[in-house]
Amino acid sequence: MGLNLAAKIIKNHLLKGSLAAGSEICINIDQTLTQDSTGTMAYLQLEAMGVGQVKTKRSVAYIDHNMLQEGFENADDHKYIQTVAAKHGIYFSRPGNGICHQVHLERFGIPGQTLLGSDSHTPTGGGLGMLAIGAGGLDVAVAMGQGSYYLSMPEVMGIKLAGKLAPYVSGKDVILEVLKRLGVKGGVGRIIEYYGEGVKNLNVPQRATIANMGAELGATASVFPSDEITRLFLKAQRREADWLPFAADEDACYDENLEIDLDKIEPLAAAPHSPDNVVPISELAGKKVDQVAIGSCTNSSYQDLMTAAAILRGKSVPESVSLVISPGSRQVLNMLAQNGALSDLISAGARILECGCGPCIGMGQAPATGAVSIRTFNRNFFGRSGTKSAQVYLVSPETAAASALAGAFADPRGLGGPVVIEQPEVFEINDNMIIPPSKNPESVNVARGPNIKPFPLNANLPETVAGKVLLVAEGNITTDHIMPSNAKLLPFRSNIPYLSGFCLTPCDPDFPARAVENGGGFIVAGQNYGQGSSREHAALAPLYLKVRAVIAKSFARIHKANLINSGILPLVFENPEDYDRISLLDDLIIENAPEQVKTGLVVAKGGKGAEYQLLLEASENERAMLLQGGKINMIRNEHNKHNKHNKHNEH
Ligand code: MIC
Ligand code: SF4
Repeated sequence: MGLNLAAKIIKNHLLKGSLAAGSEICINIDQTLTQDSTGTMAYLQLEAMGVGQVKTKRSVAYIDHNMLQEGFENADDHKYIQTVAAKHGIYFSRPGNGICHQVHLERFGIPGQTLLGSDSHTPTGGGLGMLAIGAGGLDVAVAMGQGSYYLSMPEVMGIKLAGKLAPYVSGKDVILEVLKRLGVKGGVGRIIEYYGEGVKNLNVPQRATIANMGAELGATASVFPSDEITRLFLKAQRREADWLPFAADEDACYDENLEIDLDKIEPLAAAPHSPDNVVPISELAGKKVDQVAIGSCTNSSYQDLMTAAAILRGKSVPESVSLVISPGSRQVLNMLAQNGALSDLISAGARILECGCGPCIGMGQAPATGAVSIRTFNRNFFGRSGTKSAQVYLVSPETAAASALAGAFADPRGLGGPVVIEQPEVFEINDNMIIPPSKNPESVNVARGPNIKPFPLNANLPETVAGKVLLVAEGNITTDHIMPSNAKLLPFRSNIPYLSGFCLTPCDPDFPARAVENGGGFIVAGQNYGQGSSREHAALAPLYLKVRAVIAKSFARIHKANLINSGILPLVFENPEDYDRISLLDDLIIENAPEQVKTGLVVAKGGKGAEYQLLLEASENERAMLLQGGKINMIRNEHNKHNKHNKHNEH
C-alpha cells in the first residue's frame, strides 16, 4: 500500500519512532521561523540552553507583530532579536518586510522540507508542499539548537478536491467550508492533506490560505502536493532550483476521508465569535458593515490584493465604511505600487497600513462600539479586535471588497464579469530587508533592553500538589483569553511578571489577584482549552502565578505542549461530567504526584470525600519533563549529567 504525502515527508525526516498514529516520533527539522512576539522569549531560551550556531538548514527571525513602537519596548526587542539572530546563524527579516508566513512562502519555503515556527499559522507553508508545524517558542528554540522536534504522530485526513471554484469564490471559502464541516476541534491530532483533481485548479496563494486556516481546525499541519503550479510559483520567485515534485502515492490511504466539490462552494463568512460559525454570504447580504479590513497572513498575497484593487478600481467606499489594508509583504506592496493597483486602492478611499499583522492581532484599527467589522483574517475570537462589543466576521478578499463598496455584506458574485489575476511571470525580488547572519558571530554583542525580564522556571514536581480551584472556565477558551494580546500588552512579551497581571482576565478580571492571594492553584476548563495561538506566554504567565495543573475536558495541541514544557500538569477528566461537580475555590489535592504522573492516571481529591479520576495523556518523554519541572530543567539536568560523566572519565 502506498504512502500519503504527509507520511512520506515524515518518513524522510524520521529520527525516532514509527508512523503509527498516536505514537511519539522525533523528526528532523530543516527550517525554523520565529516572529517578534514569540521570538524574544524563544531566543532568551536559546541563549539559556547555551546554543551556539543553529543546526537547521535555514532559520529566520521575522519582525511583523509588534510594530507600533509606542515606547522603547518594541524597538528594544527588535534590536535584541536582530543581534541575537546575527550571532546564532539566523536570517533576520526587518520590520516592514512583511508577515512571517507570507515572506517565508515567497523567499524561503521549500517543498518536501520540514518547518517549525513559533506561530500557530506556520502551516501556511503547506501550500508549497512543506510539512510546516506551529509550536511554542521553546520547542522552536530546541529545534534550532538540536535540529529536531518531538510530536505525537498525527492521523492523516485526506480531503479529496474535485472541480473548480466559480468566479469570485476563493481559497478562503474553501477553508471556511472545511471549518463548517469539521469545527474548531476537527483537526486536533491530525494532518489535513489535500489531493485530487481539484488541487490543480488552486494556485499557491489559495493553497496557502487553506493551509493557513488549518490552524483554526486545530490541525498539526495541512499539506498540498508540490506540482507544476508550485514550480511556476517558485520560478516566479526566482527559486526554481528549490522545487521538487511531491505527491501521495496513487494507492495512498488516509485515516479519515472527506470529499469537497469546489464547484459547489459559495462565498462564506465565519460569524462572531468563532472561525467555525460559518454561514453563506447570501444569508447576510444587506447587513450593514462599518469596517472592512483586508490583509493578514491568510489573505494578503499579490493575487488577493490585486483582486481587491480590481474590484475597487474607479469606485469609492461610502462614508459609513472604514476600509483598511495591511499588505502581507513588501514584495506585494511594492508590486502594487509599481503597477498602479496601490493607487486604485488609495483612490477608492482605503487606509494603507505598513506590511505586518496590524489589526489582525489588535495592533490598532479597533472597531467602534458595537461595530460590524468584516476581515479577511483567520480569527474572530471574542475581543481580539480590541473592541469587545464588535461583531467580527471572516471573509474572502472578494467578499470584503464587494461589501466595502456596498457598505453592507454583498455577495461578490453580483459584481458582474469575473476578475482574473494571473500570477506574474516574475515577482519583484529584492531581499535588502533580509539580513543574513554575521560572518563573525563572536564579535556580535547582543543588545538587551530594560524591558527584557528573566522568564519563570518551575521546580521538580512536589510529592503533593495542592491548592484551590482559581477559575472554572467554559469550553473553547482561546489563548487570547488566557494571555490577551493587544497594542497595550504586546510590547510586554518579554516581561512575564507584567503580563501575568492580565492572565485570564477576559474570563474573570479577578483571576490574577485570586491566584496571588491563594499562592497559586488549579484551573478547570471545558473542551479544547487553549485553542489558537502558539504563545507560550499562555503557560508562562500561569506558571508565574503558580498554577500547578489545568484540568479540562480536552486541550488544544500547542497549548498542551506549552503547559508540559513549563511543568504544568495538563489533566483531562476521565468522566467529563465531573466538570460540573467542581466549583470555584474548591480545595484539590493530588497525593504522591510523581508516582501518579508516571502511571498517567491521576486522582485529585476534593472536599467531602469527592474524588476526580484524571488522565495525563503524555508521552514518556513528556512525563519525564513534568517530573523535572519542565523542558529547560530537563535539558539542564541532561547537560549536568553529561558534564559530570565526562569529568568522571577524565579523572
Ligand atoms: C495569532 O495570530 O494569534 C498570533 C499573534 O500570531 C499568535 C502568536 C502570538 O501570540 O504571538 C499565533 O498564532 O501563534
Ligand atoms: Fe499575524 Fe494575524 Fe497571521 Fe497571527 S494570524 S501571524 S497575528 S497576521
